[in-house]
Amino acid sequence: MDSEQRLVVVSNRLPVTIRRSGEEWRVQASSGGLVTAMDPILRRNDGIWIGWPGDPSGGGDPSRQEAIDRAAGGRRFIVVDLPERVVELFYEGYSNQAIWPVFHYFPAFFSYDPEAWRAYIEANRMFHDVVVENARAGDLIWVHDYQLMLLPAMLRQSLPDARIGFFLHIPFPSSEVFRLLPGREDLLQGLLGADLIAFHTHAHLQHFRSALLRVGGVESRMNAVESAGRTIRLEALPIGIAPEEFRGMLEGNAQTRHFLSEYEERFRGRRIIVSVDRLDYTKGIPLRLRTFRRLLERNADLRGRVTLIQVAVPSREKAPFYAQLRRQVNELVGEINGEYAAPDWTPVVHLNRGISRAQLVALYAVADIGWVNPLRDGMNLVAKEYVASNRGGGVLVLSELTGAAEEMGEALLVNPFDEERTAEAIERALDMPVEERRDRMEALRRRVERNNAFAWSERFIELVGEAAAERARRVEELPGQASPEAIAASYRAARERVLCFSYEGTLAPAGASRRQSAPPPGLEKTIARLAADPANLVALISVRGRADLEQWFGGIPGLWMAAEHGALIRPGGALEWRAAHPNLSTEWKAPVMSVLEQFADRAPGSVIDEREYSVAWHYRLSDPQFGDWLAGELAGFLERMLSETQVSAVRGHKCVEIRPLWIQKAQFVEQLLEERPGADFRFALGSDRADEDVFGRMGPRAWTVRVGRAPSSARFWTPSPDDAVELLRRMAGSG
Ligand code: ADQ
Repeated sequence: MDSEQRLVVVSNRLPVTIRRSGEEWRVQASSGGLVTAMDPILRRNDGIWIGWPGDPSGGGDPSRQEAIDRAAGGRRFIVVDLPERVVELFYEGYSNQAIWPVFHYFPAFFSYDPEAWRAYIEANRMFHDVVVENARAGDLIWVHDYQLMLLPAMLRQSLPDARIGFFLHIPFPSSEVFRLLPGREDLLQGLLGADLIAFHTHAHLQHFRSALLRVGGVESRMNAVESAGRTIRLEALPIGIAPEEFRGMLEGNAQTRHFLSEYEERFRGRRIIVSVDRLDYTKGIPLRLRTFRRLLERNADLRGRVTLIQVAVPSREKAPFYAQLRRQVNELVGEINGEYAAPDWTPVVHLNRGISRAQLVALYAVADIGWVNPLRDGMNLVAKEYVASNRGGGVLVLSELTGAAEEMGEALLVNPFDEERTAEAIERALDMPVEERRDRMEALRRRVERNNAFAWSERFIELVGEAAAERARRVEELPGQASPEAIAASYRAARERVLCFSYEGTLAPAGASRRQSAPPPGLEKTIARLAADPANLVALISVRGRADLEQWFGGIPGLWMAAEHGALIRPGGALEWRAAHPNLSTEWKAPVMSVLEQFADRAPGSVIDEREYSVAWHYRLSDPQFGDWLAGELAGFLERMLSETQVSAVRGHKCVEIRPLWIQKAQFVEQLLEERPGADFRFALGSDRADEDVFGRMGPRAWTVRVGRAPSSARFWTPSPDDAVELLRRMAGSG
């Protein structure tokens, strides 16, 4: 990042927790994956970190900020004070009892309280206020995690030009599970305020896209989605650690070396398995203990020879299920030790607390096996820390339900629910020949070093920058908003005019059926008034067949009409339609129709619209995801089938259209301009890709107006078909 780009990190928790103790403020480093990953990055980038310090008493005491500044040691921490009630409902409530269980596939642990949802909104608003108060132009705002999913859109409203990135540290679940959450649409919309939304893995990203489609009705591309005229980048960016912090301690930290020699002494002749987690039901701790018991049950020779050191730092102790989990873990540890311990051997050493980094690194280094067993985890940094701290002889046993499993294929991957096979994997790890251990560990170590936290954050920052620059460029390219006054004034001043309107999606809604795309009230009269002026040539282009146009607009004298995109034309004043192209063949239609019928059969709710020279398959009412998938299949199939013909299959919005290549709206426009070569007022209205050609043909000085705001070769835009009709009314009224 260059120097004037400041990094603003926003997360629920600051990397320190502060508590009052008598007259003093006690400051303690927070533990957890987010802090581990972001802290070194903030130190490098000279940024600020905005978050809640874990102190429910609220602000108001200047000595508190001083204590925080002292603890920050050169970093800048800005506090968001959340009232106790909000913390309870927002953090313990909606974040940890609704989003956390649902996103980790624990729907049975999910509970919902509408009050908590309101507090979630309120808390996101409070974060918003502090960010807006502290942000400077040019800042790059990096919003973290599931507690702040509404924040990007709130910030986008207040700071439309800000560069905003969002990273989700936990899994994004399948849309089937995601849809359980009340507030789901708002969460999606909240994220769409960012320039970049990133996840640990492609699987999470695909789930997010599927939720956008199935829950939000928003279509996306592989790595981007359009919303409110902006393109939002989507990426999979697996988080890393700062490996040298671990390796360095092993080499040079006196405390680490002290712990290391102590452990080597204490566990001499024994094999060590280490596991380190926050005490959370997603981490699979009871299952690990049961698996370990099974291992001892079936391998008498391992008794006395292998020790499981389990470090579990308590977290979220006020939330339900956590106290229960703690009891369950203590009971299991007690049972296993009660059953198997000997005077000189404790099978499970259970530390129910956080330990220092020095001690952690020594444990990792001494362990023969690092056992990472979550039932679901966004990434899991412990797996990477174990690899970075290992001296080459260890084996990583890793749950395949973690994000880490996707990039750590040299680990022994296990399904933690399958106790038997997991126990077998531990046996295999204990028996693994030393060369194999070294080879596997070396491959893992190289990857952990390469894909480290700095590479991760640099890529994230770079991508936000790129996405924001692209947004700024697109805003410049966007057409200006059409001014009805200016258009009407130019209309009045002209001597001769050509006016050409696309119909579906422009003046009327785009629908599959006749009824859906019937003209809005008053449109026919407005067009008739325009067409009645002898100085005007007025033309309408539709995708529908001639019968519909005839019925809706056939009574307007002088109106030019083009049906089926311009395949059939009725010139102004004529009563007959004629084909735009001689020698038309429609032989292709019969085989295409039989294919379409098969597809329509497979997608309930989809319909075939057969016309004289073209056919379309519409699936607006079908399941969106299945419909999209089927449309891709259909377009691909027809492309192969029609490759030798002059007919092509084109994907449109929720439809696939099959029509001869020679059908071009622009050709029709050409004809209109030839008809009135002296026109000094040219006007075109359109809304889809084919209309871009129309705008181009109209020439650079024409009044070209696109319905809907998006990059376009039109000079102007107007929000909706209603506004487009209003424009026509203004012109008709000023002639
Ligand atoms: P967490 O759920 O907190 O993180 P994890 O990635 O394993 O999970 O990170 C835990 C961190 O806390 C590690 O750095 C570990 O060393 C430390 N830690 C855990 N227990 C400890 C103990 N008893 N003593 C000392 N330190 C301890 C969330 C997501 C993860 C994701 C990270 C980062 O749930 O899936 O990997 O964010 O994105």
